[in-house]
Amino acid sequence: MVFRKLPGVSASGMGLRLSQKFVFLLFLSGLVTLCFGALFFLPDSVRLKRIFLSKTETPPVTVGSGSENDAREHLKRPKDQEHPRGMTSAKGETSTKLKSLSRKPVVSREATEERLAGGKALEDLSLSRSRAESVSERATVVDHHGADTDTFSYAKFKRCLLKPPLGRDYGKPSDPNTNERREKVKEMMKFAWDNYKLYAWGKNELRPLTRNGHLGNMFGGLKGASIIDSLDTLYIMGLMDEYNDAKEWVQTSLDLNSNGEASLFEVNIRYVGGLLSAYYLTGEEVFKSKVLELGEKLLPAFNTPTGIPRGVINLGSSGTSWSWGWASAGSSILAEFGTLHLEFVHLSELSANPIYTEKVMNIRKLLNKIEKPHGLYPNFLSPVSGNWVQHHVSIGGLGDSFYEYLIKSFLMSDKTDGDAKKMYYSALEAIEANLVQKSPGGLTYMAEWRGGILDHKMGHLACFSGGMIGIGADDGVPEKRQHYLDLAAEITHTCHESYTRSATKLGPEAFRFDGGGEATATRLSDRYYILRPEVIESYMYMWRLTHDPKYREWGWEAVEALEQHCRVEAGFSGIRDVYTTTASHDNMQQSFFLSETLKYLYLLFSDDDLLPLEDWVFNTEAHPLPIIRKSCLQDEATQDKTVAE
Ligand code: DMJ
Repeated sequence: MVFRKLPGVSASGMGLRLSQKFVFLLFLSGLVTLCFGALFFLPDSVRLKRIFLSKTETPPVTVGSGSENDAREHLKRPKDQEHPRGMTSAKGETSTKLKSLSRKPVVSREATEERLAGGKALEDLSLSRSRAESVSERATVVDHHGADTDTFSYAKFKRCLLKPPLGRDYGKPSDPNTNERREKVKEMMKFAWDNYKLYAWGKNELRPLTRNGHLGNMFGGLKGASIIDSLDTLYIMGLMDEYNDAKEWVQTSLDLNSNGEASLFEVNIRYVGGLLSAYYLTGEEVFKSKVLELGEKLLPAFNTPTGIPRGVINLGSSGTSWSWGWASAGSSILAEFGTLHLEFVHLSELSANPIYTEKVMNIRKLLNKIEKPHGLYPNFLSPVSGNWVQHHVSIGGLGDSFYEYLIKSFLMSDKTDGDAKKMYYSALEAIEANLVQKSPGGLTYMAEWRGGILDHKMGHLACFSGGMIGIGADDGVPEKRQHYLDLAAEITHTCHESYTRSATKLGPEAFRFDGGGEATATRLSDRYYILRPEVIESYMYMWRLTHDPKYREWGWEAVEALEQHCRVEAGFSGIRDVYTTTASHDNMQQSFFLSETLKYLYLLFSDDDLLPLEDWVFNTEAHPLPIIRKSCLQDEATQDKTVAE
């Protein structure tokens, strides 16, 4: 119609002249080209590109937007203030109302035993590895996340471990008393899990008093945090029916297409960390494909002028990110952007996409370069200017796991990451010079630093530092090794004191060394305990490093206290006041109780060959990640090549 009306153009054939047809065809082909091109600008274009681009090309990163001034208020509560006010309930023994939750295991017992036998099947496989297998290991298949599946060989990875992950006998201790304690911890895990499954399946946490689930707003609409956080704990404990239920949920119900605002840090340490360790322990592809899909969604958080990510990210296609409303002047938090390294390096390993490592190395570079007051790292940094925003330094909340990830990055790199090592030991030196204090009563503690003024308070969170300083002791300069081990032991002792000085024998959220008392909370608001792991974490490391039986005794005291004060009829709950034995429960079974507190207790009562420290580092949520032995992996690759030729 339009053509007919064009002046000076006569109709022919189907009403169009040849020149008109030509113009029409030209228009059509232009339209097709435009539509094709537009596909590349769709938010999910990475996948489409993979359909059209060669498999060897590195998939581009989905780019999100983010303005510098849009810090959000609606996610403004720090995670530690998240737990709701709950109801008081009498503690109880295992609920008789728990239905039989057994289900046919998806993985057969035999297969499980082979896995639990410390990867024995894979070791045998390595001996009898045939030429055909080697070739098939290299067969290139591009999965839907753009990772060449031949870029990471699980069998090769297993061969590069020094020891079987689950030990000779799953870490079973020979001493019957210790074994009984270990069995008790396993029972606690089963109890916590069964109740979560019964009342909160698919939700993020269990509310054990009201017997329902809690979703919260930390994970941007992602669900099942307790399931992801439990996978590896269930697996190492040999709770295989429960593990299989968890795995099945990941396969059928873990929906990563959420559009909500999430804490980058929390999603990373719990979901990315949990899925990575589940993959490395079991070799199940589902964990790998899920974690790579999730990893891609986190990348837009780094689109800031400095590459320092903001705290909150939209997991949907926009990838927009914000700083926490409570963080000074739109700043990012040291413990958040500084606690990505281990997981992101492993994302690069599994995907053969260097982008993840590049993102965290960029953070490292900036932190290394920037001037540090007295050698210390303040907790708030502007993602726009790359400058510190406030001079508050803490080894507890807001700072903690940044230091942990420095030493663990060094260890996880098979001790090749020299920058991480240097940064860790100079930070530790600055911490010792400025923050480490001795109380009049002889207790060593970590104070907080506010622009040069000391706040003589130590948070429960800071109690992880006993373990951290312990695992780093051996790589310090020779003349300081014993000193570091002693310092680690002293801090762990102080944290134990914070437990023994309470009526419940559980430690408060923060304790002080001024106002007369020592290692006790003086403020009402610091008296709560939310099933945190840090003190027990340090017991576990100190046990492995020294084999001093007191650490197992201290761990057992914690088990008894948890049983007495936190166990309720339908799970475990935090308590509001560790200084009174009249229970006031907060009605929340945190997912880190399953991933960390119970795992560290189980390891404490196990032999050292269960997840040996020669092969594994634990992320800050206690998810074990393997040490990357580049040279071994390369040798293996060369050997495979020779076999194939
Ligand atoms: C955990 O989620 C992690 O250990 C994190 O690093 C700090 N806080 C909790 C447990 O207390």
